[in-house]
Amino acid sequence: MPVSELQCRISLDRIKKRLHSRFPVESCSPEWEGFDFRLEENFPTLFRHLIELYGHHFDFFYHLEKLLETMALKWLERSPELKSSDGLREADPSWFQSGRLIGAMAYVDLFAGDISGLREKIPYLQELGITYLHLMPLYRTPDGDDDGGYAVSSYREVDAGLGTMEGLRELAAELRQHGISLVLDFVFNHTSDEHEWAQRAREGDEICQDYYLMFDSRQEPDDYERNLRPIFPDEHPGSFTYLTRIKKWVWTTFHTYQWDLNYRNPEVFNAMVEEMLFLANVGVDVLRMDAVPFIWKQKGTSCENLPEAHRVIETFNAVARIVAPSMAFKSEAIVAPDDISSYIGTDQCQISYNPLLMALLWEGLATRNARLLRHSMQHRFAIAPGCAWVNYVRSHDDIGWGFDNRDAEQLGINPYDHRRFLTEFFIGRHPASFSEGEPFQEDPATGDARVCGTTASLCGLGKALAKEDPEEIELALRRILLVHGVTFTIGGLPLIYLGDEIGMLNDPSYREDMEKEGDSRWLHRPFFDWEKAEARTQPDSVEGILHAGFLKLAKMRLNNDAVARGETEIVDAGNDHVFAYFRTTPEQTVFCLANFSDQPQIVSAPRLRQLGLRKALVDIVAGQTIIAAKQLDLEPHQFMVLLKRGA
Ligand code: OTU
Repeated sequence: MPVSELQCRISLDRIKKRLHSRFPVESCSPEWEGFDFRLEENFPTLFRHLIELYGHHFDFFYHLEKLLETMALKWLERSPELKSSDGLREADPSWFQSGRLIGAMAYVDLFAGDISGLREKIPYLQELGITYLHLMPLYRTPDGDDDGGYAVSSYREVDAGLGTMEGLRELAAELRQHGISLVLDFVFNHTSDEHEWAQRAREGDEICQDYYLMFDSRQEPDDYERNLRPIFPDEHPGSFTYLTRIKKWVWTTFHTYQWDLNYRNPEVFNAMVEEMLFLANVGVDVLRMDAVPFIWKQKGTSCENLPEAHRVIETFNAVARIVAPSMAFKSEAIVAPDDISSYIGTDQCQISYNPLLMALLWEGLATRNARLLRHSMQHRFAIAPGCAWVNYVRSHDDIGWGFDNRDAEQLGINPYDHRRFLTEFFIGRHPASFSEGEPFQEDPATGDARVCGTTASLCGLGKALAKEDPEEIELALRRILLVHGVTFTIGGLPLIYLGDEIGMLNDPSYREDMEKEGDSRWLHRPFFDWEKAEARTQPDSVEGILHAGFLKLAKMRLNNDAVARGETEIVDAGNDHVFAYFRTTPEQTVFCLANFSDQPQIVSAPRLRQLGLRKALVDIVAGQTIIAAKQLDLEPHQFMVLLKRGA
């Protein structure tokens, strides 16, 4: 046995002995055996990662024992209901790939006032078929600007305006009873400057100062800064903030009030495990791992996507496999395509946002062309087995043009010019634009910017309604349903920003709010308009058409196994305006086509035959039979799902 394996075995035996003497009563219970079993199975992985990250610390074994104690304690605190969910999902580890899963995201206050208001809205979610609900961070944060909840002062307290932790626990249970999985954020790269650790650090507590990355002089920040890119350049230049009281610089990747945690310190890792398991025990089904690329820093590098960042996530994952195996991780890495996929794996994050698809869907709408979308997806859509994409059209954040430069260059597209064009297009500066977005974090030096705006406003609904132009309105509605058509059928789980299903437009009122005016992302975070939602029952209204369109997409997933869980193959339809893919299971094949052009398009008969489509097909979107021997006619922005029975 190699030394490390031997070491691992010896420490496990020693730790188990300790735990058993520390928790004597429970150690005989069958429940304890469950923990024991998972510990045996996952400890070697956990140990390996910990050694790699912290093995050089003289007190490594002390921290290891502390960690295991926390894990055992959290396991004992875990409710029987959650433990039974652990068992079920261990037997079905890719439960999140079920076609039943349809995601939605919302701010509790903007959607429903508070947590009890949200409980009353469960029927609305059910009507839409929602089975996965991401509630934006609802923890205690500083008064005033709190980065939309991403500056967390306590992971164990709910923001007083939203409710209580007990209320959140009850909500989680109620959602679960209704078959809805709860998704919450783990904002683990940073805390707010009002977190207890930060406050103590500011008062001079050196132990807490070591929880963050603090420097006595500008020397080190300057050294690091040479290789860092600014993340929120509008807010503050560089990545450090000066603290006059203690005369130190603190690392702040995002806002000055968000202090990055120091994961080189094993105590920080252990403390954050405790916070993570606390959330797991509240009843979280999917933990959204915020800002994963930034969690490890190393001088001389960009301090993004470092190998140790992956190790930290793998270590959290091993902890979760032992204590809360029903909880999956979702990666939030809005970075270059190669880096996005590096966080996806059953040993890291089982699911991941798909920001590349998101950006390219918009790119397709702007150019009316699906070439770059097809080319990129053909070699980038496949991910690690047992994992799934979360496909979305927009989130609470800005839209960035994160396609790969080489992918663009292979098609003769200049990536820099193209990004500039896309931003100009979506902020409405381009003459051919239908969109009404606003720039985010515009860098005057480089001209780089990201884009804000609701789906409906970026799709042209606002302009069309203002012009009262029925044709433009029709096109805007089709654009909204086209891009969602893709996110619902391409493979993975779809995620809707609640409000998109009724065509909510931009909310420019943020400009009059002192706490929000500096952050244009508030443009697309409107109060959910419940009066507007009422109109969904009128079939000819904008709301009615959209809502019915979303329901149809949801049903299509439920009723067709291939749409839900088939293998995805992106193909060339022989027409660059049309994005096309097969979804295949042994029993069923569907062929999806999305016309990104606002003109009618065709897919030729020889092309269809080449793709193996010869017989009569049913378009399950329009409910029409199509004879594939003839050419396929697509209306402007038409989305088709053709069903081919049998092999
Ligand atoms: C995330 O986003 C959140 O989604 C944002 O709402 C937060 O402001 C931020 O973290 C800080 O907590 O830069 O523009 O690659 O790009 O984490 C959004 C990841 C962001 C980052 C992403 C970040």
